[in-house]
Amino acid sequence: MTSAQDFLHSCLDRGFSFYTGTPCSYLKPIINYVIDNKEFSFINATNEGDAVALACGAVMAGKRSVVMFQNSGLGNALNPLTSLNYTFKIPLLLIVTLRGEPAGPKDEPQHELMGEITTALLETIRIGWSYFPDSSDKILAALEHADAFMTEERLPFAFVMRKGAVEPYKLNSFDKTRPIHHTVSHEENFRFPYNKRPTRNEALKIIQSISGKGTAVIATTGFNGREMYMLDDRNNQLYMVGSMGCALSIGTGIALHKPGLKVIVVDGDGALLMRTGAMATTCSCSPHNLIHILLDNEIHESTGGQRTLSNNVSFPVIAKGFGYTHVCSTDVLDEFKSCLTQSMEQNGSVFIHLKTRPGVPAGLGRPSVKPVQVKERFMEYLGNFQ
Ligand SMILES: Cc1ncc(C[n+]2csc(CCOP(=O)(O)OP(=O)(O)O)c2C)c(N)n1
Repeated sequence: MTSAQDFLHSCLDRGFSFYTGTPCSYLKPIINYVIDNKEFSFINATNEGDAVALACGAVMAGKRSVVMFQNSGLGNALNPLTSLNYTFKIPLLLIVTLRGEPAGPKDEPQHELMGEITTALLETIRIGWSYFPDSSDKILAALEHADAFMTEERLPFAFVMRKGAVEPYKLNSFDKTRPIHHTVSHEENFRFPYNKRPTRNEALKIIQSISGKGTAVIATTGFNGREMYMLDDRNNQLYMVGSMGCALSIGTGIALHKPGLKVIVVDGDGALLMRTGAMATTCSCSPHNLIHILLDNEIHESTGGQRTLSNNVSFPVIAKGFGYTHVCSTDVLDEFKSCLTQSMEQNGSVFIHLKTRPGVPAGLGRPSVKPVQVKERFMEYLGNFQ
C-alpha cells in the first residue's frame, strides 16, 4: 500500500497543492491528509463536473491542480473533460476510484457497468491513465509518467485507484471539516445544536407512518434508502442506488404521470446539492402531488462523513426562489411531523427541510432485494393508480 503522506508530498514537490473533488470512501486517506495539512487546500465540490471546472480555473490562474472522484462521477465529469479540458487543452491530475472493478472485490450493482468501462472510457476521451501506485516506491515513476503525458498532450492524466491502494489515514483536525454554523441567515430558525437534532431514522419512521396506500416514495442514494428498507420494506418504495442527485427528477416524472398518487421524494443534502438545478425543472412543471423532503445532516455520511456545503446554503430560501408552493424548514421532529401531515392535504409541490444529526442504527445492511426487482414491484404498484 502507498502512504497518503508519501504520495501527497511527492505531488507537492511537483507543485500540486490545490485539491478538489467529490468524496468516495476509497479516497478517505487522501482527502483527510489534504484537509489536515496546511500546505494543501481542498474544496469539496458538489459534483464531479464542477470539480473539474473549478480545477481548470485554478490551472488557468497558475495553480497545478488535482481532482478526485469516484468512477460513478466520471459520468458527471465527462462534459467538462471533453468540452473544456480537451477544447482548451488544460491538463489536470485526476484520481478516479475504481468501484466495481471486474474480478475485483465484491461491490454494489450500481458500480458494475462503470467498473467495467472506466479505463476504456478514459482512453476514449483521450485521457492518459495508469493505476494509482500501490506502494510508495512506485510514486515517483508514476508521477513522472503522468507529468510527461500532461506536458506533451496538454490533457488530464488519471490515476485509477483500486480498493486498498492507500493506507488508512485518520483525520486529526476534525474541527476543520465539522459543519460550521453561523454562516447562513436562516440559522436562527433552528433550535438545537448539531448533535441534539433528530436522527434520520426518527424522520423515516414518521415518513413511513404517513406513506401508506396512495403514496409512492423515492429514497435517495446514501443512507436514506438503506435505513428505510431496514425499517420496513414496502413495494411503494424505490431505493435509489447510484445516479446520485436524480431522486427528485425521477419523483417528478412519476408525479406528472400519476396524478392520482402522492409522490414523496426523500433526499439527502449531498445528493440535492449535486443536482440542485433539478428543483427548477420540477417547479417549472409544478406537479400538484409532490412532497420533496430533505433530510439534511450536512455531511456525506455514507462515504465517510465529509462535509457537504449544506451549512452555507439556505434551503428554504432557495426552495421558495425556485417556486415550491409550500416550504417548511425545522429541526424539531414534531414540527416535521405536522408539516408532513399537512402536506398530504396540500395541492402543489411541497418542500420540507429537516436538519438531522448523523448516525445510523447498529448493523445497518443493504437491501437484499435487487434493484431490478425493486423497480418491477414498484411499477406494478404504480400500475394500480391513475
Ligand atoms: C456521481 C456520484 N458521485 C459520488 C458518489 C459517491 N457517493 C455515494 S453516497 C454519497 C454521499 C451522499 O450524501 P448525502 O446525500 O448527504 O447522503 P448521506 O450519505 O448523508 O446519507 C456519495 C458522495 C456517487 N454514488 N455518485
